[in-house]
Amino acid sequence: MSEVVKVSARDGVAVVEVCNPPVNALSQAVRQGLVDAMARVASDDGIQAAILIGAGRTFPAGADIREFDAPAQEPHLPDVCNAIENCPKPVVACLHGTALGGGYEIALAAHARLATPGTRVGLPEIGLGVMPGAGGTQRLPRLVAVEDALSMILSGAPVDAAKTREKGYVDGIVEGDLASAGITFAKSLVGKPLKPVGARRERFSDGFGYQAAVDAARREAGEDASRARRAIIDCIEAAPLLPFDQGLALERDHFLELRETVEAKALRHVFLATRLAVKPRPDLPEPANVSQVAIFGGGLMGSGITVSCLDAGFSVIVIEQPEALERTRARVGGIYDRAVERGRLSPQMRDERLSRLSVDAEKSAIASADLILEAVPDDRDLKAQLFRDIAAHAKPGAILATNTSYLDVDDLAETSGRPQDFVGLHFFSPAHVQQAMEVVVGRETSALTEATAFAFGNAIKKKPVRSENAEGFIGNRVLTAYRRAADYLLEDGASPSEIDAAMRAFGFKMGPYQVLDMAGLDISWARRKRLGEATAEGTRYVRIGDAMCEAGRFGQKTAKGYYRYEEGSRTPLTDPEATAIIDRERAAKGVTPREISSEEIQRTCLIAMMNEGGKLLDESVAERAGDIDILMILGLGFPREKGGPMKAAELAGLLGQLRDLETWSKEDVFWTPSKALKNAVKNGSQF
Ligand code: 3H9
Repeated sequence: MSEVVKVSARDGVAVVEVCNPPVNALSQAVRQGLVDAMARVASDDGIQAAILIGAGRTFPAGADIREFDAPAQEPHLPDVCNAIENCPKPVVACLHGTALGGGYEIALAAHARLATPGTRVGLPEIGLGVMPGAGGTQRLPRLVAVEDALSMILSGAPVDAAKTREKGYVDGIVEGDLASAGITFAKSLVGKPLKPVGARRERFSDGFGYQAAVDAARREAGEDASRARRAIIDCIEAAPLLPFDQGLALERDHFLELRETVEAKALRHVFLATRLAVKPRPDLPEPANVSQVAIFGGGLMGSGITVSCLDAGFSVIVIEQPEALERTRARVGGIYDRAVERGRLSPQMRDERLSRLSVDAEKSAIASADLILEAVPDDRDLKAQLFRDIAAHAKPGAILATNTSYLDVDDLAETSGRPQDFVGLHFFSPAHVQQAMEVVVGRETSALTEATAFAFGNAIKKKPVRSENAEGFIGNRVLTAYRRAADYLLEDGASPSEIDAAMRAFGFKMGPYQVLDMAGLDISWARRKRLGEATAEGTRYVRIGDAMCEAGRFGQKTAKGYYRYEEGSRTPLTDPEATAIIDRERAAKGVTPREISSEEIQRTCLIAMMNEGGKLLDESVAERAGDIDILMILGLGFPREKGGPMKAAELAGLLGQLRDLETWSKEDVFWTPSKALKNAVKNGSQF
């Protein structure tokens, strides 16, 4: 018998149980096991019916995503669904947990579907750049209204089966034991004529209404709809028009084609890399218990972190200056009020969360906190003094964390006198929204502190990514390389708006100069001065940013930076004064500006990010290329559908351009190729 699909008989009914933890993904072995089980059900005279059920926490949550990069192996999932649907004896799918993607598709192929309360069903394939490939687009519109089928498949969002019961995603909700209820139900179908879902046409009776819904979805998707979106609409449109088997074949063709697209490869990488990144190292101990959190600083960052902690059920105490206490309360309350106004939170939930918040001016109030985090301005001396004070009040073993974005974590750890308890927790702004979080492990950070930091990050629904202590950690290092490459292009002849437009076309929401204008040019100016970049040897230094600051152009806050802004507006407008500064700086260096294509801008910036990521791997600051990708996507706006800078460079074949980098590096050490990149090229262009 299959290890991953177990068949037992109860009262004349076969219990076909998928046992493939953690989520019962439909791997080749599971598919084979299911086909064999269906053959046994069909041929065994002692069996009258069957139930399909998942062991452990869930019904199958989909096809096994890890198999998608290899050629599809038999039996294919559509074969499994057909074996279920064509079984001469009734098959009842018994759902719990999450029946998603291929998992829900095998349930759709069964003769009936039961679910426990709280079960979520859905076809989330679009989030992976593909579409249902095992009958979802053909069977679902035969069971539910076409509007609901379109909405489920195009949004990819799962629904609560019990709360949407009247829509027909499942046939019944089971309060008691699922398997027993399934067996009873399956037996009630024995001897009755079976109507396979593929043979049903009741939902197609109003042909005009059906087509109108499809047309509306197509209009809404628009001209620029992704390939997956267009294919889904085409297949749902075809469901009533084509014979069932031809509809399935059409869907399968689209699915196999989509599976090979760059976007699908990138999104699969993001899915798997995210899960890998957020896992603590396997050799770490169990984390310490954290229930009370203290946060120093109730500014924008501190308030955002506070909200994340309150949302996760922690008690939070914010320490602020006496005059800022009420402002802190108001800021946190304001974030919740807006959530209530937008219908995302009930007033009761807001009140409950705020009831766990206290604000205090006395540092001694942190005495019972399990984790103490500072989010005060990034000033070394200020933070050092603060950690001396914190160490005096914190209980033994409490975690001490800094939210610094660039200060030396080991240096701050030292000042606390408790370096083993010390860790960097670098959040991205706005902290209650952004999922990215760097866990910066210092020289002396203990394994327990690291484990607790990861557990805390996951508990507050962030995606914690491990970084060693190094200038800029991971995210800001790659971001700096990106900006530097953009500056080179700017000095060589591209305008800020050309560079921004190219990077928006690549998929960033904003280009680098829009972001700089928004964040404030003075911040990166201060950083460059601190690092002495202008005098660094062997590296080209672009002075344009400094010149903007010297002219009082700090970005949106002064209504002028790389662009100019009308009063009260954030729309960037081209500014002849900024252009004159750029021209002057180019002339001072004797640069004759040249035309630079959008494609060259995108490629150069991507190579710079990828190579800097490679250097982070060389230095063991980052553990995996995927970690860099996740941080850049979740924290710094890199387009998800491109897979992050490392994956995007790989998929675009840029690793082969090592020679370009070697040539460029002769004039400018910034472009020195990383060892990780050279290895990747040697090992078949893969990080
Ligand atoms: C599909 O079905 C295509 C078909 O239409 C057509 C085929 C022909 N495969 O997320 P978690 C692993 S496309 C492989 O941390 P949670 C995951 O990597 C698929 N592995 O847990 C992790 O592994 P590890 C459509 C998978 O409780 C572990 O399970 N389905 C898969 O936060 C735990 O995952 C989807 O898109 C998979 N399909 O969330 C559903 N799913 O422990 C994708 C999970 O080694 N899955 N893993 O790191 C999810 O949305 C969430 O995992 C789920 C659980 C909600 C199920």
